[in-house]
Amino acid sequence: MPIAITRPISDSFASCQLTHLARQPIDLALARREHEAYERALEATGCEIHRLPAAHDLPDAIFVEDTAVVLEEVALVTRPGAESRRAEVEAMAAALPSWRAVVAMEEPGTLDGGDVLRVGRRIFVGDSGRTNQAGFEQLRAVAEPLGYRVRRVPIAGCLHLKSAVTAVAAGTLLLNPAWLPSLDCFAGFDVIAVDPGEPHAANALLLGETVIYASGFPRTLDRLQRGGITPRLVEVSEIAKAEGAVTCCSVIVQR
Ligand code: CIR
Repeated sequence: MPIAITRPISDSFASCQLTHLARQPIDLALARREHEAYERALEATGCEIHRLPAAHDLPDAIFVEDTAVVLEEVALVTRPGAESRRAEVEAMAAALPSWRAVVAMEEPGTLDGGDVLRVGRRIFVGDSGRTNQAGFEQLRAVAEPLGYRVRRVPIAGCLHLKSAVTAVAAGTLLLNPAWLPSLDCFAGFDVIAVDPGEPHAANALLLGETVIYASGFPRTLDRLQRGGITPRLVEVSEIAKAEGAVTCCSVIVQR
């Protein structure tokens, strides 16, 4: 049974980092209900939830994905690109040794897990404002000796690589071409493009054969369904106001 590491929504959630979105009021109670339903959806796919302790002074703590990259053999605890988020890694670094040997990213490297898309033995790393070259190289130094191919991918107009592209089935990517200046590195994959009117629709969480997906993207959902993919929908309206989506709220550890 895979572990899904999550973390409760902090009382200070409304003070989250925002890069591409204007700040809007967040209904904290609704956000917490959404997060609970998200955890239930993870459980329904067969995951066991491991909840890190709440960190009410760290507004973005819910977005655990950015604090670790977990491979089959090893886990890299990151150094998040936003300074306000650096202390989030402590709880992740304390939890991961139960399942993996842990390597910690070092200064001057920065990397957000939201920039890391792993598909089999291939790892795509977004060239974003959060992940610098030193961070990319530290991930590469950990993963390439293990047989992974690690490649930097330019992005434009979005926060992380996985805002622009995620896997929705073996060999199939869901992506927003408007946020990916070049699709060359994805040659050989089947591609489903988001509806152009739904730019935030490319983030999906693939667990086994189940896709957890945000409701609110009906036209892209239709494209997925026509491609034979029927996602399990979750409501993340409040979490999206913090520039989060479905992959960001968990770190999956396969056992
Ligand atoms: C941030 O800007 O860091 C948070 N407000 C949102 C992080 C979302 N994380 C992710 O997509 N992996």
